[in-house]
Amino acid sequence: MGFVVQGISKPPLLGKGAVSSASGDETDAVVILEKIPFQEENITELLKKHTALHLQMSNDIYSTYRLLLPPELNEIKTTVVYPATEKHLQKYLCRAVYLIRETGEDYKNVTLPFIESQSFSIQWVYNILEKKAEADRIIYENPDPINGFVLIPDFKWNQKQLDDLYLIAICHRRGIKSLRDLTDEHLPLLRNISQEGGEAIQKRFGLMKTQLRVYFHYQPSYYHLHVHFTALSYDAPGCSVERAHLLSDVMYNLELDSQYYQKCPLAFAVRADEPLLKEFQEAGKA
Ligand code: DD3
Repeated sequence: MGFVVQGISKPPLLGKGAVSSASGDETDAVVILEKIPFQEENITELLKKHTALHLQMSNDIYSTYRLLLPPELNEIKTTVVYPATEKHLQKYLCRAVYLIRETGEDYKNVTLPFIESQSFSIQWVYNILEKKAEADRIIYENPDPINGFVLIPDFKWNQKQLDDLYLIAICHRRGIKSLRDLTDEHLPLLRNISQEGGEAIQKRFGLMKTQLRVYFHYQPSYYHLHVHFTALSYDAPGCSVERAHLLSDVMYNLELDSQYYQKCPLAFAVRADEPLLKEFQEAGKA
């Protein structure tokens, strides 16, 4: 959780450990407060040493409480950015998100022209496909230019533990922007990603296909078709219902109807500061 503290002339935290800054004038700060994870060895202490316990509700075998802890067990991790730059402020000010329901027509009239007007660079994707970057990190490759792909750890994952396993399969074929472009013509590619990607992860990391969440994002963060592989036990960012589309469901829908993803409405969330929201508002669709 982040807060913006605006127009202050002193660091936002006073007392011991207060951060000092070079600039003297009134500036803004960002203060990020996070509850730190429980440590298992502290749990019994926590339940014994509470300063107050208020029953909130009780129903059958279930009850909820407000458990108040002594200060030493109630630590809050606090990160301060002071003085904060405009970029820091934007990131923490625009927290409002809105859900857009994009029909097939909306995609053609609003989203596609917007995507085409932007010059999102996906050079990093081409660098991976052409072995100009991260070549030593590739886990598996099917080199077929139409139905092949590269499987590589997403850089959000440090590969040190399987708990937050995160890989991406990037297809070799260029010009497939997202889920919206898929037809039954792409089924052989999707089947390869599903089968060979799953096998490669089992072989290298020991996780079975049934322990993986394999999905597309819509909207994706880059418009070159790719598939996310994350550990099922990991609540990965972007795996929520308004963004993730399981590869197995996508393949089935394409088998039912080749034009499924050109027709179906797709919902996605946009932050208040995202230009795509403005496009939808101007088209009277949000
Ligand atoms: C990206 C989505 C993209 C900023 C940030 C992330 N995995 C990547 C470059 C190389 C990579 C990724 C774009 C960009 Cl923080 C702008 O992600 C990447 N390499 N997700 C890997 N392996």
